[in-house]
Amino acid sequence: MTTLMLLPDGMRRWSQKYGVSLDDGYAAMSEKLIEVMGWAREEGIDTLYVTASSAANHSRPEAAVTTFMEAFTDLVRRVHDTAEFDFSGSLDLVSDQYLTELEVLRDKSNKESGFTLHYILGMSLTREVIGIFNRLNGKIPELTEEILAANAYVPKPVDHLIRTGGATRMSSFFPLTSPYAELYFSPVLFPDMTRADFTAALEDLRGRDRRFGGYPAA
Ligand code: GPP
Ligand code: MG
Repeated sequence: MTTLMLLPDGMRRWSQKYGVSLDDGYAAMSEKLIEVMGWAREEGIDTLYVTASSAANHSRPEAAVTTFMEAFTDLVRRVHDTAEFDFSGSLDLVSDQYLTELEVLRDKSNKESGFTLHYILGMSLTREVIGIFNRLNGKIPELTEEILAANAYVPKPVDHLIRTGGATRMSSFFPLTSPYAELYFSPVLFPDMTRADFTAALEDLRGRDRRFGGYPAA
């Protein structure tokens, strides 16, 4: 069983390419995410982390923020019967309306499905670390790896990470306690991703020699 983190980038460019509204571009993202969840299940992935936003994304004009929050929330409305849903991140950046709905959907989601969709919202390593310090300062004798992992935005180590949209940077999306996540960068705008693109990414990622800082196996 592996954990996959997906950075679905490129919806604004996809909307321009096909001459549709940003709302329609993000609706296409939701459709594609449903497909990707099916592909991930077929491939034996049990946890799909989706970076729903960086902290900086929440400084976009309000209409643009509503567009991505609505699309991500709508996806969970559609899949919570068939998958477990969870979310974490800089939740102070998320409006109460969406936070409340996501909490309800998380509670109602299917805990027996064997597959988890987990959104990370408002990703930012600095906010994450500052938040952990401020929450725990004075309440624990010292910070340990276990406490750090239990409070990190991304709870389980990420094995494989796919970023679409052509950028070969992590922006704010790095999972704090997954130093050995294998990274794959695809030029495809996310709504255009095909099963063949997904398979090619996984084949590349699975072919890597993961040493976790040690020597190669003899
Ligand atoms: C951005 O597409 C996607 C999100 C807001 C989801 C999380 C962000 C990531 C970068 C994974 P976009 O609006 O940035 O489109 P484009 O890249 O075409 O500008
Ligand atoms: Mg982008």
